[in-house]
Amino acid sequence: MSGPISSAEVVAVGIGSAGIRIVSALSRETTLVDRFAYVTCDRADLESAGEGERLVIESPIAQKPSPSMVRGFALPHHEEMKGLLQDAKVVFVVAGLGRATGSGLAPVVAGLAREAGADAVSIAVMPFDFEERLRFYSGLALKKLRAVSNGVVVIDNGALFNVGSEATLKELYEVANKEAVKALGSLLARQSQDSIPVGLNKVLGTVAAGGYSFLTSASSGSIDKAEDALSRAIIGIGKKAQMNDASHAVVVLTGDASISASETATAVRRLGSMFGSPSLDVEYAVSYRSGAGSQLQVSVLASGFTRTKYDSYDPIDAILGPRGNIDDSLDCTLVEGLERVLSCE
Ligand SMILES: Nc1nc2c(ncn2[C@@H]2O[C@H](COP(=O)(O)OP(=O)(O)O)[C@@H](O)[C@H]2O)c(=O)[nH]1
Ligand SMILES: [Mg+2]
Repeated sequence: MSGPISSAEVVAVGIGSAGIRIVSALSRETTLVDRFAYVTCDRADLESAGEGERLVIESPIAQKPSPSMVRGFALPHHEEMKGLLQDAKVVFVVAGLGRATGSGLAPVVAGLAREAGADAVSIAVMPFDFEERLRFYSGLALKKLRAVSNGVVVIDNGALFNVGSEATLKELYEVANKEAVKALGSLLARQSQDSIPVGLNKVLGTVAAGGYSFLTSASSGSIDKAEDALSRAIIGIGKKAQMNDASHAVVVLTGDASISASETATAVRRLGSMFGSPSLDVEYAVSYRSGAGSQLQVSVLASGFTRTKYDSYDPIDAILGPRGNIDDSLDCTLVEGLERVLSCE
């Protein structure tokens, strides 16, 4: 990772349905992101897309493609993808994993960003627990992303499933996206008169510290706001990883001007013990937002998780070990009869 980024071109690329919805919502916030782009195989994903460049990779078959088939369809589009990343110093690649588009293309875009000399931070939305069918590809894609990115931030949809089982999938997505964008927005906030932002270098330093990172958030209006919100933000991490693997964390507190210095200090001091990781390296930022009422919102980006529940999503890997992976490289499947059309360079 390079030194301080001054006039950085920060680009966020949304890939597939989830990635495009999240990046579109992010494009409506004021953040450090300079440019936005959207890549998908499904034109319908672009209907609600925010400002930014768009790239549609048409599927030449009627059948549902696999992630490696999508990589095959995308081969003739690598130059266009590079164009979306032009002059970028930092690229955030956002995708939901488990289906074809995000799983197939997020590692490709992150890899192209690295090749072009940018830092690539991948933000992976992992499937809901009820989406068992999606586990295998999401596990594979997560590993591929880790191999090609400077850092991978995991947002787990499973953490939201207690939202109310009556909710429709669309409602669940809306809640999930709102949470994700709140957390990403506070992490990537611009300097303003009423905030002490985290800064891009701290974010990059945290996600590149090793292992996976988790991005979570919670809010509280109780007397013990900071402690309450913090413990609720990180409790879900324990179900996905070994809490005490945490090595670095960034905490962002958002609320009205009544956030006190002591509240902040308490939160930061308690975080190491909450993770059971006394040497946890914690950075924090505060963002004052009028109209926040008495609610304190806490976003936590914690990194260093080398073992996660996603390791077991790929059963072949679990049996053969990392070297036995059947789909370890960024292979592309070329559909029969299309080889001539999809010429590989
Ligand atoms: N948080 C969130 N997850 C989503 C959204 N849309 C789809 N997902 C999840 O993302 C994963 C991949 O789905 P999708 O984005 O449709 O796949 P793709 O379009 O082929 O990349 C699945 O686990 C979906 O449940 C969304 O808007 N928000
Ligand atoms: Mg989709």
